[in-house]
Amino acid sequence: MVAQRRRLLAAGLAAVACAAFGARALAQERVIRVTARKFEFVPEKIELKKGEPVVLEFTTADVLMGFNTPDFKLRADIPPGQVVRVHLTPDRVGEFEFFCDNFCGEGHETMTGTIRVTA
Ligand SMILES: [Cu+2]
Repeated sequence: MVAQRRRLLAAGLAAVACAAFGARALAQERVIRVTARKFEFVPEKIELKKGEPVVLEFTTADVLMGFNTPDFKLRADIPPGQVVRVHLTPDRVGEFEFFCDNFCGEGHETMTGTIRVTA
């Protein structure tokens, strides 16, 4: 009887977990593809809405790049041959800088962009 109750409880918890994950997967995240290459991000201006969840999908056209946006405390390595996904739901309106933080050659310092968040 106790064992049966435990099994039911475990099944119930599993169902709740599945529902939670399912809901998360179904949440509509707008996908924004960004290509990093010597020495720019394309696009270099990313337009977002406050509270709208997005996925930034990064690829590099040549060498290892980085993505760093200190205002949102997000960073990622962008290795050649991979798609790197960064989830972001901006909680503020404004203009925020992002930049490459893996040295990729002469011109690396100019590899910046702007995330513009509107209400
Ligand atoms: Cu760089």
